[in-house]
Amino acid sequence: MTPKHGMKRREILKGTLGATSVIALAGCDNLTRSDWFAELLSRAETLTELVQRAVTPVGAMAKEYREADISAVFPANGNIDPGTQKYAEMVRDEFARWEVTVGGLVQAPASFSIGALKAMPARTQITRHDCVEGWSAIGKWTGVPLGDLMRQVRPTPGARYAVFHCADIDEQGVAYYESVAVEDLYHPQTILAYELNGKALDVPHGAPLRLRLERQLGYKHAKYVERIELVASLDGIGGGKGGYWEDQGYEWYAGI
Ligand SMILES: Nc1nc2c(c(=O)[nH]1)N[C@H]1C(S)=C(S)[C@@H](COP(=O)(O)O)O[C@H]1N2
Ligand SMILES: [Mo]
Repeated sequence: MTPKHGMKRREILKGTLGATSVIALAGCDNLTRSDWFAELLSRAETLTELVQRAVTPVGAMAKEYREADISAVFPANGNIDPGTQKYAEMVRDEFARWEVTVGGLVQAPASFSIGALKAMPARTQITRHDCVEGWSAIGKWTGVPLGDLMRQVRPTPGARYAVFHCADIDEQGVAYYESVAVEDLYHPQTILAYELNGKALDVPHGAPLRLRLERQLGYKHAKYVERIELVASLDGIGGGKGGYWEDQGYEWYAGI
């Protein structure tokens, strides 16, 4: 895979929407009066994020589909098996010993087994996945709302991003990771999914746990999640751009 949609902040600044538009936006009374927009202005990382969040309110839901709309085949993309010995052992005992560890800037760090996650209230949603490589598929996902996990671990006020560390590594030994803004974790459709189309998640689709972040592009939906780290900055993580593909030029805020 080669980056196709990578667009750096500088390129966007030079692009369709000049810096003056942002100033005009920031100066608009209606918008600055609302709290979320003020918050957004202080937090937006890129112009894309700023503009997309401005046109789509923070809590807006991604479209949900009917059972009849579910794609006959949901392609698997990117890494389709972490391939490590440790992971192979986890597959052999059906992920009975898999745990997702939640730490970093949280008041109550914790680890959750698959069983513990399945015992929590679940959410099921039928949504469309869009990959920048040019395909889409509709699938039914079941999992635990990340907001519920966050209410248990309680991020500290300084926590701004959640980094999802995955079990797969590429040929160079670089581990896949992704990150999202803490506020997006509380969106009702942001879930840690353990089922696809009513069946336990299989290895190609990210068993036993993968992120669903329905209002962003496919590469944000980290598969094989084994650790979630709350951080104040993405600087010291991987290449510093917030994700495996972002480090190769993709946009961090992949809103759709
Ligand atoms: N850990 C991990 N997560 C990943 C990837 C990957 O290679 N490794 N690929 C991403 C990309 S580009 C897409 S489109 C989706 C594909 O998910 P799927 O295999 O369930 O279709 O997973 C995303 N999450
Ligand atoms: Mo993708």
